[in-house]
Amino acid sequence: MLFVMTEEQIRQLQVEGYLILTGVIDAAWLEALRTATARQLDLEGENAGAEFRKEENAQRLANLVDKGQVFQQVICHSELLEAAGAVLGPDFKLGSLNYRAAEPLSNSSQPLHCDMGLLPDAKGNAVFNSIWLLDHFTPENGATRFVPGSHVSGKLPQQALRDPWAAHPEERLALGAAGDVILMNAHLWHGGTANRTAAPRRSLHAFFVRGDQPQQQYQKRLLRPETQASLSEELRRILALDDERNDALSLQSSGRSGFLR
Ligand SMILES: O=C(O)CCC(=O)C(=O)O
Repeated sequence: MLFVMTEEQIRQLQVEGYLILTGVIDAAWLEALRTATARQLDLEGENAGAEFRKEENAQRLANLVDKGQVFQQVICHSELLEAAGAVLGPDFKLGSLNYRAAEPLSNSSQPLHCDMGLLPDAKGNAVFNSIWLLDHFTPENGATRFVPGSHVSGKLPQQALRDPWAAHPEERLALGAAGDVILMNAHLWHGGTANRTAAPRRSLHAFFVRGDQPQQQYQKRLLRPETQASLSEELRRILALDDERNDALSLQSSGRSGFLR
């Protein structure tokens, strides 16, 4: 069924910069995603996340479109695509599909950041992110923090704040249940928080960029030929596999994160 965002949902994305959709991932899909990510972590071992970057106190996997249909289903989800279009306009593509788990008892947060270190420009918003909850996000286990409305501040946190790592007086936690999806204008100041529990806080990040931006992970180079050959027309379009402008943009300059350490 076609999802049509309500006026209130569009208002919240525009004004506050985020929206939480509940119950997007059903029980069977959730189990399949948890199983597939655990298997992939096992397979990749020390190399997990290497196509993008590694992060202290977090487990990461990158390039997930190449790692199973169960992941490909995420990036063609109709509600997600509608929200990406509402933020970025009709010309957008996948930037990357990653897994991130805040490690148990990690005691370290991310700094507030905007994805790819970008501000909106004359054409509007350039980045959109979605966080797919594979576990409940609670105040204790490393839920994402964000500063409502900061996507229109015209400044990056590292320009505006003395210490982007510190708690911000207006920050809130994105709390939700496993199966929910957080949609976010990725110019919104946000970051992961410390996980003070004994279990990992698992999530997927499906990240989109406007068509004139490089992909964070250049899909044409990262996806194996057999994966590319298996994809539907719709997936090829979302991944910009046949888009020469994207080849020129992404070949040299992909791989930017919001905060580099
Ligand atoms: O997983 C999270 O809570 C947010 C992660 C994030 O913002 C990032 O890795 O850039």
